[in-house]
Amino acid sequence: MKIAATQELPGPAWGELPDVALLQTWPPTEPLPGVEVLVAVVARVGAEELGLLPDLRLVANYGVGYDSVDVAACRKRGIAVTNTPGVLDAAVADLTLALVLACRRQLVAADRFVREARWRRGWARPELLGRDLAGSTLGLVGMGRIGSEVARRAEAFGMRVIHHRRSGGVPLDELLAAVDVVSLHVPLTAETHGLVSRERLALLREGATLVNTARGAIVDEDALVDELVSGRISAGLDVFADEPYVPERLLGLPNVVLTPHVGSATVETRAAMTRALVDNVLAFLRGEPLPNEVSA
Ligand code: 8YV
Repeated sequence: MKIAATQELPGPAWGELPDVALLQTWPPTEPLPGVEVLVAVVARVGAEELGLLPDLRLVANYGVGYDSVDVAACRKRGIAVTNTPGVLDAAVADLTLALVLACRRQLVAADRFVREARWRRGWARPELLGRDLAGSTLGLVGMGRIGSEVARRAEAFGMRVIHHRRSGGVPLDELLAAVDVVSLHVPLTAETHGLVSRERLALLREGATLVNTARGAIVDEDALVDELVSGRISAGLDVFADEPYVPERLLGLPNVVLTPHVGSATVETRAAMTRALVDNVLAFLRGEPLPNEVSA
């Protein structure tokens, strides 16, 4: 059975896969007959790509979010899809809190202030004044594994946590109007695409902060950029609608903290994700049930 990967993965589990062909380009420049397992790392796998892999039977996605894989198209061709849930919740929650703190305490601006030798008096100037986390309200959109981990951390900082989810909680519009910080923790699906629309962004209070460690396209990105350029709100963004493209207008703004999709990027978590992916591939090779098969 032939395994191909868009990239080598970190961690010891990777060595347990037999004979992996590393693809030089994605999508491949010509059809790859004989490839039955594809290890997909930040790779779009749609009907067109599937056409280049006529013998494919498994797409093993490196990550919990599998919006880049057309699961319905895979299913039509009898191709299974797996992901890596449960092992990156803490890492993503940590980054979320890092972005909350960075935005609310002006961490990046303060760092720049020191590096640019602008610290001339005993203590920082008014523009570096932040806002307390303690006593402020955090609204979580999505309360699954990652959202729950964020809630635990935020409560430890003294934040009041409210949440919205498909099956209940506070209605989304009400939540947006009530929070100091809103953080997104839903998968990107047809239902959540553009969920935080221009109209909904306008519900955020002056001085509120939006944090996104989920997927860029959950928010109307143009509308978000407009809000940020106006200076009405701030944001901590780890994800963007069309990565690695980051809207130019964000780059010079003091009220935005930007990171390059590093929510799961720790040594331990990436190794655990590799372990989970390899376990799925090995189960497939043995003809056993797949531990993390996803459905459309
Ligand atoms: C990246 C993620 O996809 O798991 C997810 O859904 O967004 C991240 O973990 C992963 O890091 C791909 O390299």
